[in-house]
Amino acid sequence: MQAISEKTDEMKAGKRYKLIVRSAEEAVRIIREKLGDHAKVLSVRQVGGEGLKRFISSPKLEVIAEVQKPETAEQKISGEKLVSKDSTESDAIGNNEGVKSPAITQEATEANKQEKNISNLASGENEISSFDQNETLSLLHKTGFDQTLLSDIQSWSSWSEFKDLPLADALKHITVGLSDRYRSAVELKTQNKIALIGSPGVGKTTTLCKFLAHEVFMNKTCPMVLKVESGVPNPDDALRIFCEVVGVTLFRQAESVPLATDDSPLYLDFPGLSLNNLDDWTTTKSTLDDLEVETRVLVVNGAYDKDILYKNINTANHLGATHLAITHFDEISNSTKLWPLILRSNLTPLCICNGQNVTGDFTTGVLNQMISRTFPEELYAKGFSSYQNL
Ligand SMILES: Nc1nc2c(ncn2[C@@H]2O[C@H](COP(=O)(O)OP(=O)(O)OP(=O)(O)O)[C@@H](O)[C@H]2O)c(=O)[nH]1
Ligand SMILES: [Mg+2]
Repeated sequence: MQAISEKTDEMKAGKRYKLIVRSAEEAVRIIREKLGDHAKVLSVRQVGGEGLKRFISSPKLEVIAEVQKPETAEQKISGEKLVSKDSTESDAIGNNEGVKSPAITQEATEANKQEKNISNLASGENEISSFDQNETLSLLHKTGFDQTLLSDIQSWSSWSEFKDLPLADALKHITVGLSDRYRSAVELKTQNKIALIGSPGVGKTTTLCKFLAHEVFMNKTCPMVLKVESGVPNPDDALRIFCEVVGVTLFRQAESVPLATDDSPLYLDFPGLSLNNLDDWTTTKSTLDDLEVETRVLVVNGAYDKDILYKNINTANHLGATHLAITHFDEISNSTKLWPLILRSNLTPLCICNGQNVTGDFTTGVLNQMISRTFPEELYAKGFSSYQNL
């Protein structure tokens, strides 16, 4: 890694460069001038600050870019478009592809249908008598695996086939079962008007800023932002300054917003909606309907208690939520409590946020993230090294 000092004609495909810049425009200009049109931005990180608010005092970005061969550049950029989950996820769990069978997939689809039919979500605990009767369950239980998920796994029709297998094989079946159930859900594509909604303080505005950075740097689009008040005050200092830094226009009046397109999507920032005040959710639904916003992303703090998360999803169903964004993933010890929530809700998982860094700590590869945080690391590593020896 090095600062850019060479001329474009000396640049070699595959070489990576680090830049420290003050704005998105500066980054784009320097990359074009020094690395040429085929450079790809690998990561963008906010330097010297932690939260959205601290971004105000330190508007610097560290950009890592790679010079690419002309033919791969186009593919890679289009492959990273928002919600094109396939490439990321299939890469990430490629090791499991060999064990995926049509039978398992079909079973997953059916199980998933049943799970989706549960209209009113409940965390579903207390369904299991004892995990001690089975070695795998007992071990997973001891390492902090979510109880609802353990109960769900026991209800899979394939459970009897793998319950007494050695640990590595049982983990493999659980991984495949979860992945297939995840993949069999109907995936709603995002439209070009995207609203982020949810309870106060869950990370809506931070997530919106992460999407803006992703749009500008990865998708190379020109997003716009509409800040909605809807009767509840929605302070915007940090959002306003972030928009200025990444060169995005922030609107406060819906009438002033130009037509949203795929190249210029509109992100809508809403004030927090309290679960104790359902009127706010109803008002927000009317606002979303009036503005013809189809993509309604429920943002939840993944570190919250399960019952609150289920309550959030149930409430958001009433305002027509379509997608799910999970924040504070960095603060949970494993992802297991989120599996039943993701598999049982009707919402398409859109992204996972892993920290306060508004220009990083974000991924649309939800399945990959969920799988990689499902089993304790040593158990997971042990399981997978033994599959490779099979
Ligand atoms: N650790 C961690 N902190 C986060 C994450 N996402 C957001 N935060 C922090 O959570 C706090 C609240 O974030 P905001 O984006 O302002 O939340 P909000 O939902 O827009 O809040 P309101 O508009 O007041 O309802 C900030 O301090 C963020 O830095 C995350 O994924 N992990
Ligand atoms: Mg906010």
